Amino acid sequence: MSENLYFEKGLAMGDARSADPAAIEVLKKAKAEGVETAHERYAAQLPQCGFGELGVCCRQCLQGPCRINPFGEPKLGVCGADADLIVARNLLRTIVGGAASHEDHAYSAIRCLYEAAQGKADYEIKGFDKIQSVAAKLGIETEGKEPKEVAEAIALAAFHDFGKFDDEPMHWLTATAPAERVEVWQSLGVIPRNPDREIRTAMHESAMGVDGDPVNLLLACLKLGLVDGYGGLQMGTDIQDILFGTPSPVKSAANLGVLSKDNVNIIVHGHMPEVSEKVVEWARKLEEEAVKAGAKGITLAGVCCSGNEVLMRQGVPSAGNFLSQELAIITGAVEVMVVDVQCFMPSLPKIAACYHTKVVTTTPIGKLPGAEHVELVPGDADAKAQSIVRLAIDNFKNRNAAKVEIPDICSEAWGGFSVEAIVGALATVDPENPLKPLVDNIVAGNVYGAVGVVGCNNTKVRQDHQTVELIKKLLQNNVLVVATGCTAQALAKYGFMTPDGAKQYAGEKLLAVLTAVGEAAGLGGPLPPVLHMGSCVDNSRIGDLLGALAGYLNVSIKDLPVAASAPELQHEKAVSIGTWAVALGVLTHVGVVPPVLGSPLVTKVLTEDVEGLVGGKFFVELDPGKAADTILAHIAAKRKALGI
Ligand code: NFS
Ligand code: SF4
Repeated sequence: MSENLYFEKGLAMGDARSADPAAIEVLKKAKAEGVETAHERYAAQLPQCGFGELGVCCRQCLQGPCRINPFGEPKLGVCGADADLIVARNLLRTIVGGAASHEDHAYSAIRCLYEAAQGKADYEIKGFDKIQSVAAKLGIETEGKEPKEVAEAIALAAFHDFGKFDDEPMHWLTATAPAERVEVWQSLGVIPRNPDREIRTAMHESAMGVDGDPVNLLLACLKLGLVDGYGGLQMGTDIQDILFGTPSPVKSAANLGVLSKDNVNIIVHGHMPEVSEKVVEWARKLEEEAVKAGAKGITLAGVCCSGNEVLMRQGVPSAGNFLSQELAIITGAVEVMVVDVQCFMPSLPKIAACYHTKVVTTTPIGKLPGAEHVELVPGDADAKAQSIVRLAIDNFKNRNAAKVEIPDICSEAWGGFSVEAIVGALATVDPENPLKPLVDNIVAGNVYGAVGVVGCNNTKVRQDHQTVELIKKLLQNNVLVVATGCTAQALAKYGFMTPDGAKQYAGEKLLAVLTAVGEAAGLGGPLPPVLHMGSCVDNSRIGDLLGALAGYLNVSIKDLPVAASAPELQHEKAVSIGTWAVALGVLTHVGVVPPVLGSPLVTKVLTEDVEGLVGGKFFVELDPGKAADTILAHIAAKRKALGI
């Protein structure tokens, strides 16, 4: 491993790379064994390119790369594009990238549902309640129809949005979003028609020699944020709940300590529950074979959003978030890491080669040199999942006991808080009017406001640190927190998702509410102060909850005392999700500076002017304490405006 200042500084500060003691332990093991991780690769990249960081580098045509000097000349690219245009175009393409990832993910789920409904896939449809609710919102007739028929009609309705060629808004969006929001977006001309078409058009619009108007490009950003929100997140969650069931509260655990010294360890990683659910199913069925192979059983764990999906629905523990993926392998205890799409580092096979771990890729678009490829398609998912589990069992004998070191660190963590589950818990307090207890407590100030904390880890900031510090302060101030994605896994690691976490972290008033609801719901203690709502596509659940609250109060989402935060965002997807949140009318904090500062115009629109259009805006703050203060002040202002 290359010695460098960054690393030494990290040690001096405790560890600048991570706040997670399990991660720090494994990072020390990595250093001792000469294994490089993302942190060392990041250090080797420093200093990163200033033009790139400001967003003023353009490679849109072969006359480039052109870059604008914010402190002097040149001020124009070869074609005449200035910093505002270059930054706006780059931002749009980032959002297109995020939206495309989520949309393609949702599309796979729709394909799977369609084939399952026709009996052509190895999946049983489990979410009967969700079939009813999604059919109702789409206006699909259910009377006298078999659930499978309705499920097929739902899949076809989704395909219709991807295939339609008229200029009407996409149906999934108008069927889901509050009418007031739809009107606002329509008046701005940012309603997507067909999500695929919008992605194509945005790539065209941002090409060399097409749109030269940065403000027009920023409106396209809003549109693509909506493509992500409804063609990606909402469709993804709705369809996945139909296939695999709507999550309900479940007790699990989080951090590297969930891995077992005695068992075959299988990690699911990526995003598609079609893959992870099948691996979980077969790992449970084939446990006996693992015992025959000399292990005590099979331990399943997840990282990133696949981890969230199987935690939410199956109670499978989380081994960690984005920056823990390499560390899981470095424990020396993982037989197989299965990946599908998104957020798995290309480094994995190289790290796995230092141990006995096999990395298994499962989709045609997510291959890794050095990994085994077992393509898992809906029609042959059982056989493929079995072969992956057997590969892990067979690999147990290759484990080198001398290299196994699993940190004895993990926390209990509750997950499964879908909107249905939250409403269900509230209904134990008021069955007639489930949202009333929550709203009454918001009005009374017992729940001061609510914040959705979402997104990734990023090597630029200390793993989990900003997330934990921000959330601590919000909870002390009686703000209810819901979480998804890698921040949910971060908070799970530190005990924020346990009843005890309520006593430890929540302000007095919030604790009283959590206790009342938790006890009424039969949990025998308070609800956790941070509710795990799932993966990143499950941010749609947060959108649904906001829509329901706004509907109940008969106000716009933009008037609610709420905010969103992505303290450690990394992926393009986090940018597109954030844009959707802003379009919903939500103040959205980011804790890593996005590459837009090279354009004063773009920066101003995103952090100021867009609020006048949609009610939401971005704010950048790297200090979690200050970010919490800004969010609290925002909540105070919204409360005042509502007269509460
Ligand atoms: Ni969201 Fe989930 Fe994690 Fe970030 Fe990646 S796993 S989709 S993008 S890194 S939260
Ligand atoms: Fe340079 Fe314009 Fe080409 Fe971009 S599109 S690389 S600014 S010439």
